[in-house]
Amino acid sequence: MMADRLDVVIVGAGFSGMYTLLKCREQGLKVQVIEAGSGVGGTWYWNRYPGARVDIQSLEYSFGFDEKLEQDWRWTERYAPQAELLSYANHVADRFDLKKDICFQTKVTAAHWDAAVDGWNVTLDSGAVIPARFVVMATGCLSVPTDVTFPGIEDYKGTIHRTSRWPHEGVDFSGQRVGIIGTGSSAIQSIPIIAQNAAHLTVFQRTPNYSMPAHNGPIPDSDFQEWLADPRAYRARSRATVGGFWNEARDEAIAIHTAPDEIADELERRWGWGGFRLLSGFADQAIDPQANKIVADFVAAKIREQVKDPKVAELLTPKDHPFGTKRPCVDTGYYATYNRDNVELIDLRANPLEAFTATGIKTTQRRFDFDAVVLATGFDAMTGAIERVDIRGVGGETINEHWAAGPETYLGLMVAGFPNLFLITGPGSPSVLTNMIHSIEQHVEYVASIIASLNASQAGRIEASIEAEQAWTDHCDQTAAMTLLPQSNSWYMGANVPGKPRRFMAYAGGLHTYTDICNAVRGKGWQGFVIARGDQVLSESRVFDSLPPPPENMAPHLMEMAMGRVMNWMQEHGRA
Ligand code: NA7
Repeated sequence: MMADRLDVVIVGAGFSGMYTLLKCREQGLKVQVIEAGSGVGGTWYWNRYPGARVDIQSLEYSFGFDEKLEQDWRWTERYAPQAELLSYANHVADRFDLKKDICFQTKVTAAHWDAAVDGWNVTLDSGAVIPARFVVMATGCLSVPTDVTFPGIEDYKGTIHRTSRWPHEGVDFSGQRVGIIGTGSSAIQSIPIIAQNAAHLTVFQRTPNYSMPAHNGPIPDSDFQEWLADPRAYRARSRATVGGFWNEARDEAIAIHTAPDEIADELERRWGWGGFRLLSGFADQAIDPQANKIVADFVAAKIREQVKDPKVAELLTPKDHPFGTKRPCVDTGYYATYNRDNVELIDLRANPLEAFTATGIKTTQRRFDFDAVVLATGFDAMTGAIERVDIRGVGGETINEHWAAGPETYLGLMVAGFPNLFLITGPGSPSVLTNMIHSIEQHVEYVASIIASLNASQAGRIEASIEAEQAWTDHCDQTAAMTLLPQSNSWYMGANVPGKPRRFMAYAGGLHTYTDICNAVRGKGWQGFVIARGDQVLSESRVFDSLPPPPENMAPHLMEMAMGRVMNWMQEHGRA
């Protein structure tokens, strides 16, 4: 069944899909959002596990595009819990009357490019096909759980819950013996709450993660007053940072040149403030392994301080990756939870999980009986939701074929050979390294400006050139190579999904730099893009050369270290 032609189909009704809908409406476009869930909110719709909350302060992790919306909403905590974030998503949807253009409980299964009409045919799981000029993949970076399974799992008679698909009615574990597999952010947030609720909790850990205390609570009055005095300045300050949130980065402070007492004071201050501030105390900690170790050792000491049993503290201390190179976690009482009598930590490296049984889990050394098991085993990040749609571009090439060696995009926004298909916070954009809401606003406003510009010139399509895509992908790879980020087996690298190509998937140059680059690309008449209508090319600028200048104020020894790694990368990839 073929529906009427639309201007835009948006896939996903999380924050990015909702804002894209709003921006498209402003231009009078005919637009429809397709959403698999029965409500808006994306991440905050699905991830309802106990303890789920945002890791960026809510004053910053919220839309800034509408001052009235901003002024009318009051966050109750520094780091809003999932339920409040979902209420906020619904508040935004209702305020702008978005739901009438969202088709819920429906999945997009395919999108095929039709060169004859400069548009896409979008197929839904109902079998309906919607022709549309543009498709916007607002599908989120962490929306598809990995396919992790375990031998014998089908024989298990107890209940299995995934943190990423938590029952809407909640789960009562009282009186139950519960096992949880995984110690990523979802587990680290949920373990303290499940431990309080269950009779007994067994945590199966394969790899420990670094976690920093949230020190959550009411928003400090000083913060709120600062925000209230000038919300525009508050937002502008966040957007002008690497991560899209204010983190007191000290670009001139070099840990290896700082006295130990001074380092300890600075790290203690940041630990006391809470959240991600520990990531940006020293300019060298993300580049120089020696500096990174200073911060890692500080966190290890904090773990030992919080966990009474030294053997358990040792097991909880990461040893296989530099601090900050796997997504660090922000917790409320995680480490202290291991002091409870009803909590046990099992090290899967020493005691591997063999199989599920009818009554629980069997490792090489022990058998465990559980009433319920929680899988907090992660996501097929960044590419999973895009690759699960059968997307075919020019000449029928699939996006999976195009990304066989890892995702390649131009600015994280478009893929060569896939005209009029936009990715919001796609691979190659700063996305998961940033405050997602500020990244989303930047991307959506940028995509809206592309569409407006095409319409103004009566163009039919825009496509990233393969040259620009290659140049941008190289720039992303090289930027990551400057840092320690590619040195861990993280989901940033695709390392958590067997067979997934290894590539650092986010742009590590910072949201501020990325925004400047996007603006330069636009200023040069959409550099790196081919704009056309039918057979007629209207403008063509295949080369991308809007690279950022070398970082200012970077200590010479760090620049040398970073550039040495880039040279190695270039030699390994035949680009030298
Ligand atoms: P993560 O951070 O990917 O964590 C998944 C966890 O599950 C991690 O500890 C994994 O250990 C563990 N895991 C995965 N597969 C297995 C198997 N087969 N056996 C044992 N343990 C396993 O996902 P989260 O949902 O916690 O967080 C995702 C992001 O959401 C987070 O980073 C924030 O951005 C928000 P591993 O490390 O692979 O050894």
